[in-house]
Amino acid sequence: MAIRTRLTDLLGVEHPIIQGGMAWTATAELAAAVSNAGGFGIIGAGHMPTDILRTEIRNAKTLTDRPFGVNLMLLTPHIDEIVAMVIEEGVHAVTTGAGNPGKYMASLKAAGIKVLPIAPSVALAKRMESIGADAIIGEGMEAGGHIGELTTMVLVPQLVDAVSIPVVAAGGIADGRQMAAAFALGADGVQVGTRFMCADECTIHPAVKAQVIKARDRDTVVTGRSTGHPVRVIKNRLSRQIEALDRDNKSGEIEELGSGKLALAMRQGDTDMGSLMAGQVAAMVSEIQPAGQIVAEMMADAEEVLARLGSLPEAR
Ligand code: TUI
Repeated sequence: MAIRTRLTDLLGVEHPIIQGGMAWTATAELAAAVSNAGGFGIIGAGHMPTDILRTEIRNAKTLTDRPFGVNLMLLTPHIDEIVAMVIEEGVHAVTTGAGNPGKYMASLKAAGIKVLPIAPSVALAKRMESIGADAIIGEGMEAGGHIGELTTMVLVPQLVDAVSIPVVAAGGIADGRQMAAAFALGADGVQVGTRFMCADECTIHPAVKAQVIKARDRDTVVTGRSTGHPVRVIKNRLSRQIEALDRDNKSGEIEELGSGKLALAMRQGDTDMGSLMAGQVAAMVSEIQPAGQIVAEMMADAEEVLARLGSLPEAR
């Protein structure tokens, strides 16, 4: 059985699972593996230089014939150039994070690229719908990395009530039960980040995968609230140093200390002083598996739960 929703129709995929476009983490290999498994893979642009991202996109095209996308991290200073390049290369869809993508909506849409903004609030979601967004990704503060204030459980049903376009639930989703719960909230699909960090095809340093697997229920913390850009990470020496600066509202020093630390963790494997961005569901990730197995297991488990509860989304 398959779960067909407005999201699978929109993206042209088999399964309503989007892989989160995590900076320094979601490379062409991971995105292609997820797309090849019938989900929707995403390359995370983060602060990547434009030419390197272009190479990643081209690389992904050699690894899969299926649709995939790019996450545009809107805080990056060269974002205008990134958007122009993504339009030139052509991808099926972009997701956007850490800001308002309004400025780029018309040109992306004119190029035939679907736009799925990540919205941490109802107000932003409505604004995005009014300017032509194809779907909204509602990301709760259970998620890893840069987060909003609301939980997925509270944000998603409000988004479903507020907009007519499909809503994708993100933050706190790593298994089939959580996926079924997202459908119960009215979502048309889910975005999964942290669990895909532990995919075989994810090229982050093995030491970071080990930290995700080791993490228990209360092992993540939100740091950097004083900077206006709160970030959820697995606790380590760096997070404790940032917490101390947060208490003193030393936001400038936090920005300085945090600079380059995501790459330090993900690429170089420094789990002590690197930024271990990961969601609360790190506690539920217990093994390294092929991306295809993650997709298949989530789908089978979600279908089982939904069948038990008596409501598959296609029957709505
Ligand atoms: O973007 C993410 N997660 C990220 S981005 C990232 S790189 C980074 N590193 C350090 C500091 C900041 C970024 C790591 N993780 N998730 C999607 C997301 N978007 N979460 C929250 C938002 C968001 C916040 C405000 C989206 C829109 C927004 O709009 C504000 C406005 O202008 O209305």
